[in-house]
Amino acid sequence: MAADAPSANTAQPVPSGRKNDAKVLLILWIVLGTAGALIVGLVWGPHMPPGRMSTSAEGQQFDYQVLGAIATPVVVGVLLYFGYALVFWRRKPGDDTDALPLHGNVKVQATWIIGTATIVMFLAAFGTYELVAPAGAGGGEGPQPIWKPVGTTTSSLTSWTPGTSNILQVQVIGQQWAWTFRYPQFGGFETTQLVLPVNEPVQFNVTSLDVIHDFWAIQLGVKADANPGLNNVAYTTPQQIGSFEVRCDELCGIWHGSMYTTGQVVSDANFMAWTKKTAVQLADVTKLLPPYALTYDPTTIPAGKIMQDLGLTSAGGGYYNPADPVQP
Ligand SMILES: [Cu+2]
Repeated sequence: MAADAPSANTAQPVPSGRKNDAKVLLILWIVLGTAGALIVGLVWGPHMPPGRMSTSAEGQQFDYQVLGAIATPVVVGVLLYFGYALVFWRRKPGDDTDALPLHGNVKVQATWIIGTATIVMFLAAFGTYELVAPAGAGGGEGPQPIWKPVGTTTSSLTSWTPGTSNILQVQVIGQQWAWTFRYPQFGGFETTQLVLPVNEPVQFNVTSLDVIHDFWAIQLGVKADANPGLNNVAYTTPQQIGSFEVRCDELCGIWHGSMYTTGQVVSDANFMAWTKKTAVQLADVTKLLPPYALTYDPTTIPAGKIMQDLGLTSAGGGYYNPADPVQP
């Protein structure tokens, strides 16, 4: 009978139900992809790292929410297609026929190219905006930052009071294997404690005394390389009182893992009290430090003068040279 004979175009019989596969997959993808995007973006999103402790952290979390919500339907689409193929398109026992030959599909190809190009172009624009608008998004911008926090100035490098546009300067000094922090606007004391006032924009000036380290204040969403001889500027504004972790994120030697400390975000009043107390406590040490600068040359530490000032030697005037067999 003519009606039962296979047509010229399809040498093999088409299994029943296959013509609806695209429709079924599309509906499943829309439902599961939308649900997945909403769950990732709105339910999981607010718990994504690095949290919302600072403006830059909050911005990063928002970026992850958007990226996650966009990526989820893509992942769902791939897994759904994979699962569907495994379940419905697998070879039936006893079926030794070949599958249909493929000759390309303009609709599928065009949809794929336009869809992926649109997503990538959108993310490029979105990522650029998210980097520019929050002044570098907590990343190091080098010695001459292009993007500065709106409404801030560097009107004074020697004093700071809360609530002014004058931005708080905190120098971060990486060294094998510890972080120290210098506060030039409070007499230039140097301490191992990192204390910041809440809701005040901060300018981190990150440098190193030896090898390359990487200052990572995790919950603040701040990450900037600490290079010897270079000032790397990063901005943020802490917006929650509490503690945050600081790590080194650049393998910098055997005790790299111990470059770990805990910073504090406190109220303006507590911050001012802390700076006052610390400046007094460290006064004897501060006057032995090299003058505040954006970078330091560790090969010319006036060790002789420090020793003399400490009453440990009468020689004085010598400069510590690591190549010298005997230190002054
Ligand atoms: Cu390090």
